[in-house]
Amino acid sequence: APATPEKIAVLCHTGAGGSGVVATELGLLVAQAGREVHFVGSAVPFRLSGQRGLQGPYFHQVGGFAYALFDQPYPELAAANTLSEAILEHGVQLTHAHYAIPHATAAIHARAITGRSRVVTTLHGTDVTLVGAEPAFRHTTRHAIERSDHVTAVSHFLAEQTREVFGTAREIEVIHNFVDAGRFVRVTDPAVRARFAHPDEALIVHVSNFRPVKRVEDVVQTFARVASEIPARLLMVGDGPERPRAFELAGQLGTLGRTHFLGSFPDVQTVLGISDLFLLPSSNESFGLAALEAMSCEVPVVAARAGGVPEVVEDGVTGFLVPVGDVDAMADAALRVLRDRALYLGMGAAGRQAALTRFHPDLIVPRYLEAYARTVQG
Ligand code: GMT
Repeated sequence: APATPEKIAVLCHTGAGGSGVVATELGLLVAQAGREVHFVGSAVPFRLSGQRGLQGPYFHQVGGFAYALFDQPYPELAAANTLSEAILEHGVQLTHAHYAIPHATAAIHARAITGRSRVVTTLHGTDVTLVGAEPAFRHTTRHAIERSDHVTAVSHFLAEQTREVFGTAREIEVIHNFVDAGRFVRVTDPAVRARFAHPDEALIVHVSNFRPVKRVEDVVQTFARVASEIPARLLMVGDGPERPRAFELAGQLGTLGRTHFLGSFPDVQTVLGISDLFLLPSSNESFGLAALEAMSCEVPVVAARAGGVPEVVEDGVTGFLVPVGDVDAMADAALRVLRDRALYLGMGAAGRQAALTRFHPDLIVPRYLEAYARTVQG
């Protein structure tokens, strides 16, 4: 088998979002596997902070550049420049770009500048289904996909969608996301749960970046229906543009007293570990990493049947899937799980089992290492 490159750069979004989380967790595991990993970004990635020991990965800050004549700081050009430095100074052999635009574009640019370093691009969704398909970016996105040395997608749905939207015949390898099942576990200490709910209350949770695609108002509507039938509380974890509307709607529906808006924080496993049900009503989701993290914590998932979610959440086994926007169906499914202890426990156990088998890092990380190896040989 071809050898995995020794030095790998990672380009990703650094804020709260599944792609940056996957990029970070993968980069850390690749570093643990003995490779030298160089994160390149405008900030330390969301979940990387605090995780860098002496042997840990490098972080190269992409500088901003403000000049009176320029109306923009041109961060992609700065990223290509910083990455070129890492390639030239450290001998980086391969760049793993998470997202076609802007990261694969910057990586392809750095490859052209240096005449070295191969590019593996992982598609996560928003670059294909939302932003990349916009006429303003179509050609740039297609170019990034076609000129990468290897392309992966986080679900079969996304691979198919990419071929359809961009009319490309490019080979796209599907590598599902993974979850650290050692960290994402059930929290059994009743004192932790008691901070948020009484023992007789069902604890429902939603985690996202509150963009319109997440349909957070559906979470609030669903919760109102559930809470009118059984004692329950809602934890809203994350932050983003739709948070004020969700807050206002909870006020209108009279559930604000039973809803906690916890804001954004990286240690989401603590909250998932004490929850009874995860709601994911997104209208589009190429994978749904947050749902997988919940499953790992033995939390059943009720989600909208969108995009790649059915590849993660098995309807009737690890949760229930309902049509997008159908809050009545979502509430019925939630009540079904929460009222039937055997079903609740069975779905939680099945979710954990899926995390330990189909989505375990031991299964997924070697697939990336093999892809890296093939790419530097090819
Ligand atoms: O949708 C988000 O919250 C963020 C977004 C991102 O790009 O960071 O997530 C995308 O990538 C995740 C990791 O692969 C997937 O789990 C999400 O489903 C995907 N989001 C969408 O497709 C909308």
